[in-house]
Amino acid sequence: MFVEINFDGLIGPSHNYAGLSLGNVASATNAGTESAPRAAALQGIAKMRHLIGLGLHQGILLPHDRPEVGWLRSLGFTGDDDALCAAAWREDPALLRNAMSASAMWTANAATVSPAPDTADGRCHLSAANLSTMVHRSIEWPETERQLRQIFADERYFAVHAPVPGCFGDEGAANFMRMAAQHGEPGVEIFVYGEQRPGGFPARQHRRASEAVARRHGLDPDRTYFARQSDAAIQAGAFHNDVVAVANERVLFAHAEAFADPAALYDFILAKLPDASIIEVPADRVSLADAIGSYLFNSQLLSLPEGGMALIVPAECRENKAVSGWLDSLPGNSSIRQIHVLDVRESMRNGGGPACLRLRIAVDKAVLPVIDQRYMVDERKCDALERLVERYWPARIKPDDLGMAETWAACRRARGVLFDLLELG
Ligand code: SUG
Repeated sequence: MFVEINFDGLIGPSHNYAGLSLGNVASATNAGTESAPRAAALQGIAKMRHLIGLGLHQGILLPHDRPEVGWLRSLGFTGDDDALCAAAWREDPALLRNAMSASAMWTANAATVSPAPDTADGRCHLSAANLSTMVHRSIEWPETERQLRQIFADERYFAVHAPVPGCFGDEGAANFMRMAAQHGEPGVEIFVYGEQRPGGFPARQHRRASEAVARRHGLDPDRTYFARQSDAAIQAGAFHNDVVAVANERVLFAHAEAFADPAALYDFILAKLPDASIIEVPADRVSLADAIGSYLFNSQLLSLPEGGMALIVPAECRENKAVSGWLDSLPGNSSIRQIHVLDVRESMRNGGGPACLRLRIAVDKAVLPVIDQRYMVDERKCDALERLVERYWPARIKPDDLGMAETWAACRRARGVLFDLLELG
């Protein structure tokens, strides 16, 4: 019996709006405004708690050490940690802003995951993503890979890979969808890549990176598909496929303008999975702008233990008339039985909805005990995390706070007590 674990990124104490992501409308719109790291992390924990309440398995990935002094040091800044951060802030503040990003919270970008039934050696394969298109994200992978190796250390069941070379941008599971009759059945794996248009927003996923991941994971080429994201979606601000499409087991839920050639993709899916259900939302019901403004497709589509699926949508979906109307018109007999509305506004303001905040791992229930339990979360751990966040996470971060020694100290202290709580040393 297979289950899916959602590993959410615990939102880090340095969460801020530095406007670092070109092509991400929310990041650009909110650049320079004040953030609320404590509220952000509490919203994230409330989402985890909600899923646990639905009877689902929940894990976490942990915030990275910020400011990232090792990276600043490699750029030639010297002295003790505070001295080199101060020098970076003075000489090139953009570098320090990048070194302060809490972007590791969006764990859909941490890795691509092929569950055991899809791979040649019958192990679950994970490839850490290089995130090489954006500076602040390109510094995440060493710590991400370290955490993944710790969590999935048992090589009888898991194979953790280093990222593919950074010359080919890879953004992990945000540009990847797996469909199967059930999590434990052999599935089809769909990689979505972008093509760069001169002067346009960056296409962050390179086809060659996806092909490399598929090869390394030992996927059956006959059940693997590389779909091009539509240029219209990228230029409208869908910097990752998971902003315009989401899949779970036999259901694909996508905007009509998500893919360059949707018909070819749907034909492939239906040829391999005749029972697949494709819920395509037409542009005249929900425009790309409404989809991207509300993050309808950045919902978590989850199989419930009692059968049927739930769609976990961000609160913004209920504030958009077209999107809310579409949700209300979903027929009662559709695969999506329940809609849950959650508030992750602090993350949303940086372009990260419910689906961005989690990495999905489907595993056999029997394999659950070999996963490092320090990274698994239940109600009690949610209580403890909440108490810690309330005490140690900064209430607010203004743009200039990023250059202050007090902010750096607060971030280090918060992460330190978190690692103590989880007994991670
Ligand atoms: O990579 N935002 C993230 C949002 C990632 C969302 N993830 C998925 N769609 N899976 C990004 O653009 C903003 C940081 C800033 O502007 O300070 C940021 O990195």
